[in-house]
Amino acid sequence: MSVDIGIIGLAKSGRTTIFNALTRGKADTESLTQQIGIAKVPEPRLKTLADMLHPKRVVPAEVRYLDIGASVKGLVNDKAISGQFLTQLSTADALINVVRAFTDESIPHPEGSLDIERDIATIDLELAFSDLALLERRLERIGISLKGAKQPERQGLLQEQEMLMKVKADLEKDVPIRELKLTTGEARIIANYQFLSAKPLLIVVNIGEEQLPQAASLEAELDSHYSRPKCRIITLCGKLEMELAQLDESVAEGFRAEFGIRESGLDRTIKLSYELLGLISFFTIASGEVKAWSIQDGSDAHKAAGKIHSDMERGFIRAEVISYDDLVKCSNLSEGRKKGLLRLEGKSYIVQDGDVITFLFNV
Ligand SMILES: Nc1nc2c(ncn2[C@@H]2O[C@H](COP(=O)(O)OP(=O)(O)O)[C@@H](O)[C@H]2O)c(=O)[nH]1
Ligand SMILES: [Mg+2]
Repeated sequence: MSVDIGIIGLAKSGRTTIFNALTRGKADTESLTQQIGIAKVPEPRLKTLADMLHPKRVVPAEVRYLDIGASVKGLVNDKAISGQFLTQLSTADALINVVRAFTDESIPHPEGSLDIERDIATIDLELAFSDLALLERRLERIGISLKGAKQPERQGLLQEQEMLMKVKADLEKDVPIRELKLTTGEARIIANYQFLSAKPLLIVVNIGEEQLPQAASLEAELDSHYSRPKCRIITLCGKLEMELAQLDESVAEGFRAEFGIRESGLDRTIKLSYELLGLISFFTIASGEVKAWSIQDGSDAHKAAGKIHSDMERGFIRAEVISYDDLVKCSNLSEGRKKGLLRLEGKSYIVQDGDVITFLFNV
């Protein structure tokens, strides 16, 4: 199970270019069909573990990116195509909105001019429209159900109705669902709907190569406007990143240094996506394989076992846990066991970032 991120934005903003940069893909930027690609999550601790333990295989965690191809503008009104794309986006864990900042006379901007703030607002509005349509359908159905409903079903429906009306009023005031302060119970109900404006949003401002010297100051300026709950904004040179993604890492590093880029766009994007989603990493070492896994911060060992295999979750007995730092000090698991640094934990143990876990289970 990987993390799914949907790439959206206006036409010609550079979505496919950025998709290629993130997935080291070669998708045709002229193509309007949807693309799915995989990126390996950069995790330096995985390399340290591999160098130390010499496993047969090293398996990083993965992020799946979806480029839906179609522009998100007007999608909700175009019933014929909206259904398919909205369904795909609704299952994503987070969204990336690619906003055009590069200038190129030969590639006309669909809105006729360059305007970062306008384009961000346009997409926010589209997400809100999509959610409002879904809210209205649900409220209509609740209205019908209420006519024949008896207690205690009635009570539940009324509660849901009240909450959805509140969400609707906020959306109409341009407050996306991701910014609402919800109780755990409310958040659970909302999660069932997979609203688009509830998803963490990373805004990627796609700058041209000639804008690279101003990238940091532009980013700082945008950040002061758009760094809101569950929303972050970064500048990235999509075209250059796409070209660098095709090169050997060491060669790409050299070019990056020349351009004054400190970290690859892929690394930054994934790191921010993980932050937005509240994900942490844990590791497993078994059958000659060292693997990295991603899990929501605050998850217990039982859930972590389920990430790996449903059998492991069902037949969970115990988890043997050592922190990454302790393991590196001991250089292997048996040494860690001898030193008493390997802990036995039960189902409800809260997994910590960097834990190295061996699950004991029966099937
Ligand atoms: N000059 C320039 N062109 C770019 C840049 N990023 C993307 N493009 C070009 O803009 C066009 C549209 O990009 P594409 O990724 O297909 O956009 P999409 O329609 O959002 O998928 C392509 O011809 C890209 O090569 C950039 O940073 N600078
Ligand atoms: Mg495209």
